Amino acid sequence: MSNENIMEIIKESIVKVDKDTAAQAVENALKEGFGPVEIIEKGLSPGMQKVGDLFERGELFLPQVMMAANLMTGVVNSLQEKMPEGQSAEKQSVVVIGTVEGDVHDIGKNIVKILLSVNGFEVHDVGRDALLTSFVEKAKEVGANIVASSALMTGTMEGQRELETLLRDAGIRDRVKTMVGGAPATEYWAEKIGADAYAENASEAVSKARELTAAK
Ligand code: B12
Repeated sequence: MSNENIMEIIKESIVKVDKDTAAQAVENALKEGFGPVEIIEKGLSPGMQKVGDLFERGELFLPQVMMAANLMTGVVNSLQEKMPEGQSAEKQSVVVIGTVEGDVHDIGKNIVKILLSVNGFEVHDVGRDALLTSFVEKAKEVGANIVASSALMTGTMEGQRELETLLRDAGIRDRVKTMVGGAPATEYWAEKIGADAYAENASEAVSKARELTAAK
């Protein structure tokens, strides 16, 4: 089985919500030497992307999207155990993460959380559809270095901007760095709202988080 093929099988197993094939293909990929992060980024995530495209074209319906999302979550959780713990150099870096108010999409946020955790960050998750005030409260409570917010809808990304204001109003904006992500977010959006960083995917989120804390 070629390398591209195995990622394609994983991708299609998500689209078809085929649990057995997903489990088997992931096991094969691990045996072939693929890392868990690579499997997430090159197999599972493109699968979810395709699910989104089919949903948009009206070829898949919400219950199927939900089932695909549940399958992806299960596979990501099983891969988490297989991730090597990174260097503990930034153990003192504390991250508060969540999906903003009004938005229940949390698969991407959870992947970012897992990757930050295995790379030595102390991560506090305020969950999904999380009140913007809960990011602020949690950041104060745990003495966060980074506040990271996820938004998957054009209508909810405004919450990322509002969070900047709330952190300023709470008097802690100069003590924390902010990072935004989620499909509609961009580098330009981050700049526009005054966030400190944007990352396109979970591995990039780890490098950006490292840069942010090194710059502190
Ligand atoms: C799965 C899914 C769902 C699932 C969510 C399950 C869950 N637990 O998350 C369910 C079925 C519940 C769902 C519901 C809805 N959904 Co939906 N959903 C999707 C779908 C298909 C995939 C999202 C996903 O999980 N992608 C895979 C992950 C791995 O990617 P990701 O989230 O982008 O995350 C990566 C990066 O963005 C980044 N990242 C993510 N977060 C963060 C945070 C930080 C700080 C950083 C640095 C990086 C980062 O790293 C991640 C890993 O690489 C998208 C389509 C799409 N193309 O995005 C639609 C989509 C987001 N949904 C959409 C809609 C409209 C809805 C509903 C309103 C549908 C409805 N009619 O009810 C509801 C929303 C309810 C609500 N209030 O939130 C629209 C949004 C349109 C828009 N632009 O506003 C989309 C784009 C589909 C579409 N094309 O119409 N959905």
